Amino acid sequence: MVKHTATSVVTIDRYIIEQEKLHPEATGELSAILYDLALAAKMIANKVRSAGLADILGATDNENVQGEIQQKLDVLANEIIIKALDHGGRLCAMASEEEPDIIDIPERFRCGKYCLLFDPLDGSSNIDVNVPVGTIFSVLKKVTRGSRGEMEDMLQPGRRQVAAGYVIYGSSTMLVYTTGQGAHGFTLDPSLGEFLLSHPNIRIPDTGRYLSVNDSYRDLWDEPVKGLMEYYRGAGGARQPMNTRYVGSLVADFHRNLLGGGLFAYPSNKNSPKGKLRLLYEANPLAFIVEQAGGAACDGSGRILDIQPTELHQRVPLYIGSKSDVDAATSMLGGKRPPVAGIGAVGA
Ligand code: AHM
Ligand code: MG
Repeated sequence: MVKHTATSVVTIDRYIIEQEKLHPEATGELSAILYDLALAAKMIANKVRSAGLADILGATDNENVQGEIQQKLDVLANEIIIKALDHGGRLCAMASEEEPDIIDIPERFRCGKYCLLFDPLDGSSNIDVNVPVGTIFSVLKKVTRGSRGEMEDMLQPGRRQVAAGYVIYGSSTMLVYTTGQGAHGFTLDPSLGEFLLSHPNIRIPDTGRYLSVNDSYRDLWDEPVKGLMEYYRGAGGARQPMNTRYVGSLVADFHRNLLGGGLFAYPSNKNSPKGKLRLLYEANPLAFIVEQAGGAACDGSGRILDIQPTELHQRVPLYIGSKSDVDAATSMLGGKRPPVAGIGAVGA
């Protein structure tokens, strides 16, 4: 791995090139996809920044495939990513949380060997109140033989991802990505219009102080989930209690825990037996990143990245973050006793 400190000025383009050079067999196609995504992120950041001024806040009249009302910025962000990526000749297909089917590459453009799956604007129900939102993406290599991407190309286990990342549109805009050689964060310098390396080789603490979960579903959780949440809160003195922090915007909750340690949980409940979050657009890419940072992600019974997807918009229960805290979920939801000596710190 090329070593950089946060004090040397390294643009995301330079970083991507340096990472590519570590792979003599690389053709530059994956790097080109990452450049295009960084450009799309800047364009979306621009829209998010001026959202209150430009009459693009609020809902449209449409529902997406999940039956949710689409926000205007959801639609814009979706369009921006498709238009930034459809003509480069590196993708054979795309899939978006906002679109019911695979997005074909238009006939007039060449097809490449990669598939892009993305959630264009996660947490968009928070947009109108100025809460951070994000974009999440996952890149897979095509496995079928024809030139166009097919469902089989999309439905690959997350461990086959070749790249994944997210962008958080917060008090600053940050892009975090991995190609399997660590997770690296870049902050957008608005005066330069460039993403600059600010968080090289992110490492998540092994156990964390924050628990991010929507407690209002408590009565709908199964008993083992209730027991697990009690454990995280320090019941019986099994560990120091975690503090609750829940933004309700996955990227924001995940990002805080990635940098500071903690666990995000969206368990299944009686009304949503598979939870809410989507395997392909949310769980898989964030699981790839967190593992690269030394953390873990499970669905309560096994590793997220080992799940064989069966449908494009599949939902999955998600426990993601600091490794020991995720391991506690796997063990307790698998019917085992809670770990005895957890050392989660009580945060300020
Ligand atoms: P979205 O992709 O439609 O924006 O929904 C996903 C969001 C996540 O960002 C967040 O973690 C979750 O929904 C919050 O759901 P809830 O309000 O049920 O806690
Ligand atoms: Mg989402």
